Amino acid sequence: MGELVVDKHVKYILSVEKRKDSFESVVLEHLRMNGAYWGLATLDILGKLDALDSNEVIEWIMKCQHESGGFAGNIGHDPHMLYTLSAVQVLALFDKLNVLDADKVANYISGLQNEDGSFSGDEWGEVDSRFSYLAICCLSILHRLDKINVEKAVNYIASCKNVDGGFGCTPGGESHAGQIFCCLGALAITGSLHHVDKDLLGWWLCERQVKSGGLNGRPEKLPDVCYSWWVLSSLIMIDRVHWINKDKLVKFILNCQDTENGGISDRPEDAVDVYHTYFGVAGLSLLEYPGLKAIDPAHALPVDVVNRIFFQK
Ligand code: GRG
Ligand code: ZN
Repeated sequence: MGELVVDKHVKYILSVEKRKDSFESVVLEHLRMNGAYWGLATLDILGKLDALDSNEVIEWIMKCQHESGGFAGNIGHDPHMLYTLSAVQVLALFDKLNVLDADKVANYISGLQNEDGSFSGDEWGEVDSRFSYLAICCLSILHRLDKINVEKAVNYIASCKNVDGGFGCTPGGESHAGQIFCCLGALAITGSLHHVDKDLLGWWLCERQVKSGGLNGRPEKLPDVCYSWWVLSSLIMIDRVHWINKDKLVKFILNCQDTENGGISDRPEDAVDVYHTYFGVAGLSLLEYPGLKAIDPAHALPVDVVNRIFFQK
């Protein structure tokens, strides 16, 4: 088995940042804020965040903010809760949360909470437990959880719980590992994990490991490196990570590397992208692979960044 080719991955992330007219960049243009978070968080976990000019990034981020307080995926696009969390996460990575008007951002988020405690992703109103996570994680980083009705938000998430112990996007929705991460993250941040049946959910999650060592997101589906994040962070939040074979998962992730040009793909032999590079590296960090910064499973930020936010106000 090969090792993690750290320098190649750093080079790959930096090259994607520069190739603004590439196919991947055009397709992902509206997602750029999210891409910035994936790329920069990866660099930070690898200990190479200083390879980039932070001033340039921060200037661009602030150009994506709307009057409403929310952030868009790129300059001139519409704001959404997803990009708002990504913008706040990237500023947190650079220790630059002070450039924000935290109340303004918090007002945008609290304005998206509905009567039943759920959240819409933007002004168009789609409701999903993902948006509950985005809202709660973002407000937590900004020390503004008091701006929403946390009790109602938690009760809505609990109503998305299924008989298999997992969580769906809305009440009655099928359990999916991505959705489980969102619901557990929100419950962990608000100190509400007592709503979770840890043994039942732990079983469902550890059954996501397939023969190759990789994890899938639902029964009968193919393994994919991104579930090394969604499933593993969930198992850690409920103290059941020892229920999977960590060594086999490390091997699966390392097998998905492009050892020549850098980057990690969803499964061996597929094309690499920034998204799976992040989830592969973050997954290895959760697996305590040597030389990587530890990452907080609920806030999806390096532990030193989270400590800075909560212990050095
Ligand atoms: C800060 C890490 C972080 C996340 C922000 C947006 C968000 C919060 C979480 C998304 C959670 C989610 C629903 C992830 C799933 C993404 C995914 C790979 C969906 C694919 O679903 P299918 O059905 O694929 O296309 P499968 O693997 O089931 O075949
Ligand atoms: Zn994937």
